[in-house]
Amino acid sequence: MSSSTDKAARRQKFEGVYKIIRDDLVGYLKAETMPKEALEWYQQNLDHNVPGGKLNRGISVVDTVEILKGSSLNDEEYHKAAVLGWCVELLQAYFLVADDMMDQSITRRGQPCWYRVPGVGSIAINDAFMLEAAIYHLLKKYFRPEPYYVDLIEHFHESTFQTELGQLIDLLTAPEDHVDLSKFSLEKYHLIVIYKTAFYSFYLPVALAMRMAMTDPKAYETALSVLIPLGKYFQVQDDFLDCFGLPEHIGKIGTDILDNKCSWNINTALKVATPEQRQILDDNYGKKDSTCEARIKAVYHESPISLPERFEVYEKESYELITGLIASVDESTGVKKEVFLSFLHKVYKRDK
Ligand code: GPP
Ligand code: MG
Ligand code: MG
Ligand code: MG
Repeated sequence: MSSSTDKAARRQKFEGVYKIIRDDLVGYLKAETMPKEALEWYQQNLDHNVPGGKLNRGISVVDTVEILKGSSLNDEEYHKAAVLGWCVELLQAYFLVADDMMDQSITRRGQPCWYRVPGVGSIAINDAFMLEAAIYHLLKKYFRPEPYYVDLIEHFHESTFQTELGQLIDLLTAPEDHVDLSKFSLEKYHLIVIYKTAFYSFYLPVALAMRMAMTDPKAYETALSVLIPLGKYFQVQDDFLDCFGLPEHIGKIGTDILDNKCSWNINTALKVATPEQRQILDDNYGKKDSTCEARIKAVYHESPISLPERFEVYEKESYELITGLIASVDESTGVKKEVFLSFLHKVYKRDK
């Protein structure tokens, strides 16, 4: 099988488990004698927000369990790994529903953001909570007897809190009513992205898989040392695509310039802008106005800012840094280089 057919087949198999967990969750509401209207609402919440993404985080749990085991998984092992994968996708859905409200985004995965679907509005806040609650319901249903059950719960709780800290500093550095670009820096950026993205998107899927495969405690430190830089690279890509990706391709309309976000783009531009370019950035960044946004984008293309070229260099350097970190991984703890290479290759040079 070619690797792209293989990838599609793995995705399809993983998607098959979604129907099971969705029926588990909706079945729970039914057992609690909730009205039909509530069952239908929850199912729509799940279907709209959980399965339609790239699924890299969820599939990485399955791939990692398989790599650590060193052979293909039996049906029971596959099902457990896939449930954990879907729990990560539920966490992601929970964050995205809430993030889109906070960022006032318009579309996500090529469809309207959930809070913008007619009739949803601020019910989306409760819907986000119900996506999160689903994680712990499923963990209890499928993992309660396992010796590592509490570890799984702790990983979810810790990653959630870390992500919320990251979201807090993301929002605090982007006040709507006060633009002050001198407050931004690549150091602040580093902290924001590690917390808001890297822990839950990269460390969490691998840590969960390691719990299933019973790996040495030292391996978790090793995993962090590779996956945090990988997560940072991933968020830089997200920021770059927010401005330079095509909405029809990335499935969302970028809002970072309008939202006054401390993104990789603006921080990189600020470091090299001429005084004239800096003035344009100061006058137009963070304004809820598409003409101002277009002026910022034009300056991003101008020399010496030239963000597309700078991004290409950053991407190459990140790849070298991360492959270097992977090369020095000590496999004696039971973790394997292949876990990290597999994750890196899912995101390297992504264009959506
Ligand atoms: C990505 O930020 C980070 C998140 C989606 C985490 C949100 C955390 C919460 C606690 C709600 P982003 O706003 O750049 O993502 P996107 O570009 O996908 O909107
Ligand atoms: Mg957002
Ligand atoms: Mg955000
Ligand atoms: Mg973004």
